[in-house]
Amino acid sequence: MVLKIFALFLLIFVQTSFGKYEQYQGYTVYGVVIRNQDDINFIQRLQSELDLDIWRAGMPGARHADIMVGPKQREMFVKHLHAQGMEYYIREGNVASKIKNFDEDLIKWTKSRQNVEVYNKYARVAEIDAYMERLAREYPNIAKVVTAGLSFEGRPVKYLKISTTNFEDPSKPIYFMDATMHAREWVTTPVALYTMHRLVESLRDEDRDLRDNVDWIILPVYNPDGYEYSHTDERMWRASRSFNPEIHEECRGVDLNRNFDIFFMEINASSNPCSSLYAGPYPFSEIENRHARDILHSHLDRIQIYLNIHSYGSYILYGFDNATLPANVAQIHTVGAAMGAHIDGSKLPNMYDYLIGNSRFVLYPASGTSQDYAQDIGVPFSFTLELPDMNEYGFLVPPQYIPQINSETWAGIAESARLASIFYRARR
Ligand code: 0X9
Ligand code: ZN
Repeated sequence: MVLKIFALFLLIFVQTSFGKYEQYQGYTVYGVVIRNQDDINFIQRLQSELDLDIWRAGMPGARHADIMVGPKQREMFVKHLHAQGMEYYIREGNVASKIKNFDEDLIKWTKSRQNVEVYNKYARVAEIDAYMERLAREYPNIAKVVTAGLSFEGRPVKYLKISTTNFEDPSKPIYFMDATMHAREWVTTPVALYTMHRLVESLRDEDRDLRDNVDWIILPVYNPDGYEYSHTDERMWRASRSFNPEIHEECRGVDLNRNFDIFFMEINASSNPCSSLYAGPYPFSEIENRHARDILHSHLDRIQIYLNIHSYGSYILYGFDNATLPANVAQIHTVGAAMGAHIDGSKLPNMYDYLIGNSRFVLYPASGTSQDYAQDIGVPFSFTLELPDMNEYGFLVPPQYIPQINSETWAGIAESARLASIFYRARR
């Protein structure tokens, strides 16, 4: 009997630990050359027809598309590309072994270094929360941790408020940033944590204005359930982890960036609960989005910038997705372009330049995004930031690159905060 139970446990253990990689067996990432708008539209159609996982959309002359294709989709996918006369190549022949190697390298890297700062690695939620608690404890006059509420699975969703005047000075603009709305986009959280580090623990003289004149709200793990799940079970998980058996007996999760109440379900979103682009049953069905909505609305008079951090592709995007532009688009573009230029000025040689512009035209149309929602309710500067993948790693950016991505991105964030402050003063 004991032996039987032991064997059962062993089986479950072997299955889950194998499953982590086995589920990606036969998955390939294709690089596809995008020539024009027709190609973009064609890939969009193919995505919904074959339920493809598009890692990067591509841009004529500037970026190839990266598309993960499963063994069942492959034949049709290639057939369609041939019919369309599109050029493609295999970027990653075996996603399963790529993820396995990434995990193994990560373990080796972690073992070989001690005391890596929380913002220079892929820390788990508990460690991230503990970091924010420590900052608040050690710098009580500047930093406060707030629990927005719980995630679907009951994890506290925490953010840090940074202010030299306890958020009470209405003459200061608020900069609200969030990261890891999409679970697999791990490299985004370090950027949010590094921003805290630079503002609270290691302020440089040249950045004093940013702490004195701006109040900050930094939400480093928007989607803690998805993020933890992407560590433990499914590395390429994107959505939340909500579950409603009345809607679907097995499939979980909603794409949080399709679930806001703006252009809901109009384009590039799915009504299939098993798709990674599932928009959810109705706008704001997801508790994590209701928390972000509450933050936006409770400080709406002062939030000057909202920065929704994703990866990857090196883009700075702004609304709207219905092919209209915000009235202050010239200012928005100015701030976005300055942010991009400052990042480009500090990046490694031979890395892509940032592309800056309206999200629909520069990337692809989407509906129900937080970027459009924030812009629509009146945040003057609402951006999606897509961090770099160092030109080749997709979502699996080796941790060795985190300090570089942190510092170059900080250069852009700092510049955007300065410029937005100028516009904030002009607005009042
Ligand atoms: O598709 C998304 O939600 C974002 N890209 S990602 O690869 N990180 O998933 C882009 C959202 C902003 N784009 C638009 N509003 N169109
Ligand atoms: Zn994303």
